[in-house]
Amino acid sequence: QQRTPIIAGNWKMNFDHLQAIAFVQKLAWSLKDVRHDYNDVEIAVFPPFTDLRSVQTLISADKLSLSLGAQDVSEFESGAYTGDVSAPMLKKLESAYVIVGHSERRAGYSESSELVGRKAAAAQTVGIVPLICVGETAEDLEEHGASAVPVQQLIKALAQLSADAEFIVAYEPVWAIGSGEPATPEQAENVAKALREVVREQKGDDVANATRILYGGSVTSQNIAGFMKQPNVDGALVGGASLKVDEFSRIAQYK
Ligand code: G2H
Repeated sequence: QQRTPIIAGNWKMNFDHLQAIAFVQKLAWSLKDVRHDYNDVEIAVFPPFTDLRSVQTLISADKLSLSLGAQDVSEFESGAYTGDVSAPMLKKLESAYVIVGHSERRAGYSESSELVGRKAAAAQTVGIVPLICVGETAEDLEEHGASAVPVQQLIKALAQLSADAEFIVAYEPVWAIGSGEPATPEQAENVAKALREVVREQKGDDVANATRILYGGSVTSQNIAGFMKQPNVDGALVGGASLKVDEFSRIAQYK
């Protein structure tokens, strides 16, 4: 099974729309030669909502081979939900992807796996591919081992998805996020493998073999190659290192 690797930059709450334009222009320039040799790697950016329109316009005007995604979405289509953004709104901005269930939202906004699943389902309804994040805290790791919590999170989230539409899974151990202490490639592979089995049990062989599973948590140009060599790791969700053009570009050239 051939799965297109994806290197995804999660900007979190960084860059206003003017900074976003400058960044994407520099990134496109830096990736120009990369794209030539590495056109089998998908590169995606996940800016804050306020930047999406500017980045979308730039991507389409300059025909950049960059994919666009948002960092969150409402489970609802429209209505009295102050501060929220719906999946149809993101679709209009040509967002191909949306992150759901990032640990910063699970922890800071008490998002449950069921809610994460409903958000993923809302995205799929309009043809946006949800990138479902799962991961264990340091305490979970100590108490239950690495895969128990992410497996349970994924089971609950996938139960909310009806159709066989595409989704991506990102394994992000909470203890590795922004800590400078990534998981080892072997740890990432073990959990990714367990997560693929969850997909297999719930969605069957074809979906399991086609679903991309990413690793995230302190990914840099120094450690990316080790993760990408793992048979069940199909890409990376990059936070801090995606905010530096040269570093993100080096990560995209991991081979
Ligand atoms: C995890 C990751 C990106 P960082 O949140 O999703 O961030 O690479 O900064 O650890």
